[in-house]
Amino acid sequence: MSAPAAVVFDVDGTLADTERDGHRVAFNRAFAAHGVEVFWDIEHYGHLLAVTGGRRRIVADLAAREECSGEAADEAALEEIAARVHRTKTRLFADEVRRGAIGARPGVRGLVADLVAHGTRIAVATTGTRAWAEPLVEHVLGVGTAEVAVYGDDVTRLKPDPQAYDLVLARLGLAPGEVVAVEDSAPGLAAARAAGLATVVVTNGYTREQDFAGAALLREEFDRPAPLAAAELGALVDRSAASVARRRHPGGPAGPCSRERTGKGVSWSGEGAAPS
Ligand code: XBP
Ligand code: MG
Repeated sequence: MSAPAAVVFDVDGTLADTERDGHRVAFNRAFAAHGVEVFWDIEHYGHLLAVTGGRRRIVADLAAREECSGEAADEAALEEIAARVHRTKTRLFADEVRRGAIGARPGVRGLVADLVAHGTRIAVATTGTRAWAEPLVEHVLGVGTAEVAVYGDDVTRLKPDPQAYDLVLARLGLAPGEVVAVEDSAPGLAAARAAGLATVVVTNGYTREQDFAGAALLREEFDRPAPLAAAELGALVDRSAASVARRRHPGGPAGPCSRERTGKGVSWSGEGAAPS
């Protein structure tokens, strides 16, 4: 059983549990710093995560609040406020990362060490901003471990669009069938699948109830019940190569099925977005 040629890791929620006690707190501090009377509680932020990209998330929430209060949203004004708040949030969160406040999810470092020992190349594809994501990737994986890293600043379309994954594959010079993605969320899974990658989903508190139909493997933790290892990811690549072969030669022997699960998707619809 071979290891994959490369594994591409998402950052937020995957390499580290960043959202609830990291990004959310930084967004709230930034709102306060700019005199914007908005506070994102834990539950509401969970809904907002359906909007990827912090600046877009702010615009979406502010627009929904204006709509709820019966005002017509001034899009240009909202974009400007969101850009200012997001710049502050990025600085605050980057400071947190640099002081080592955000650690790796349990089992991530062991998996990466096993992959590296098997000659698998490591890459990163995130919708997050480079200013904080790069130091976090270096802190979690070690400087130089990720051979290729694509950040939100490097693409014009964020996840669930596959652009970040397409760019990673181009920079690695590999075909999708040789590579496995590791994600934590439904938008991340959609992005990786649209780029043609077999995708492992390791859920967290915010994403556990999302719909992960189409995931090659679904787990709640990296390290439990048994540590996720390179061989298991290699088997997924072997499987996806076999399923490509089956599509080309229908009627051949049936291979192993992907584990699929359906559940309640988290979709942001402005609910709970009434002015606080
Ligand atoms: C992560 C995001 C990001 C972070 C916040 O999604 O959508 O917006 O929540 O980071 P994924 P920024 O894990 O699917 O890449 O504020 O830098 O956008
Ligand atoms: Mg994520």
